[in-house]
Amino acid sequence: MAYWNEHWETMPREELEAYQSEKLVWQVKRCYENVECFRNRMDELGLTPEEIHGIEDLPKLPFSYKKDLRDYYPYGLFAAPMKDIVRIHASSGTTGKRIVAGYTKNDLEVWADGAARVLTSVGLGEGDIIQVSYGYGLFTGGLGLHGGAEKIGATVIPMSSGNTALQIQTMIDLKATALCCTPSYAMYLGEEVQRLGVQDQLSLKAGIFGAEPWSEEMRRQIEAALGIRAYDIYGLTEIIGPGVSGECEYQAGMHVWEDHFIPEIIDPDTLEPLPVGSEGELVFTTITKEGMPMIRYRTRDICRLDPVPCKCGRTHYRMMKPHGRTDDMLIIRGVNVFPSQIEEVLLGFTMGGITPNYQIIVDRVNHTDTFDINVEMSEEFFADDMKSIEKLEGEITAKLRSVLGIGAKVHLVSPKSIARSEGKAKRVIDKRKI
Ligand code: DLL
Repeated sequence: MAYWNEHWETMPREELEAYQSEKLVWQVKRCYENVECFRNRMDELGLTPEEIHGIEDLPKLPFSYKKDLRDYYPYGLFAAPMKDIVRIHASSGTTGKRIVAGYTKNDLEVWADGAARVLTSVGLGEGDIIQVSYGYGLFTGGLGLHGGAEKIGATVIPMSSGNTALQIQTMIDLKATALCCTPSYAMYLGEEVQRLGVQDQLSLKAGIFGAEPWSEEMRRQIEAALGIRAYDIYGLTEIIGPGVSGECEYQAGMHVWEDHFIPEIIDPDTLEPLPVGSEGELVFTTITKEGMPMIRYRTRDICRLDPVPCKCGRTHYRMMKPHGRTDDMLIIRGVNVFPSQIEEVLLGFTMGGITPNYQIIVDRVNHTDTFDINVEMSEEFFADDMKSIEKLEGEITAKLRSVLGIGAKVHLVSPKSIARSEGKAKRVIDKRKI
């Protein structure tokens, strides 16, 4: 059994929980001193850091939300001075503004360590050649897996995403033994590999796929098409990035690195913590993170924690595949998209000839997400010539791309052609079966 850090990964729970308690007390104190948003929430509850003695007091603490990252944009939630922040990452927020995360040197160490644990637990190490085909840049996928792969002493191919033909050629020529990308891109790559009939030229043995929900059925298909074992990895920008948790060789849930991130499952309606093993919304507290710590951050991901000891010997709880969200965030081709962002862009064009009636249609064709937006034109604009309609479609498409960071097909449709609802408007039709 290979561990990256056996001491921490197999620590008896009693010892682990004592450590969590100690770090939680430390973290709450420094957040209270350095983060205005957190201090205000504690003050509102009449709660002082001295009243937090350990993890048993976790439920007393206030929650934090994605909205906080917007309200305190860009650096208001940082708990370390800017001179100690050595890296910034970002992902989509609920409106046009991105959410920003800051990392100290030590945070980058913790992050790389988390990713290294996942890569080691699926059997990778020195001598492996890891092709990282997650996007590099502000998105945490590329640099996150990159850091972990370097840490374990593997050879890294920093491919980034896109250019499928080149991806496959590179995998073959450079003899990549592992692939990291989104599961939907892995499906597509698998299909192309089959179409080209080059599976026997691949040296791949493992794939580490995450950033979006995927099913056991998808796992089987990817494994067959690429001739590999496919593993799940989870993470989010607000908490650190990929490697908050990941599967081990038993492919039976993702071990959460609880010496850094304390998970809780809450009832999203009553906000009460649920007993371990129940399904609910996942909440994280980062107990070692310095740059942008999060106390009881509501991820909005719905899942279940499994406390049953794993055959691999790791003592950290496993989270089962997240299979839904308690908000309306969509993940399209690995990019987080909020309908509110789209609405905001469309509202900017209502003077220009469209109405606020629209529908977002997401589907999956040939293993790739399709993203269409139908928008009704106003009666006056509808009478216009084809040229101006196409011009407006182009303008809306360009604006959406710059706000969302992903392309959508915009179709201006005739007035009153989108079905009206008697209750809430059904703005999003997600036809994907995951
Ligand atoms: O997606 C980080 C990441 C990169 C994870 C590469 C894994 C691999 P964000 O862009 O902030 O960060 O999106 C985070 O994506 O709250 C989940 O809803 C979803 N998500 C991430 N991993 C998984 C997964 C990255 N394995 C949001 N299964 C999270 C299901 C996932 N959903």
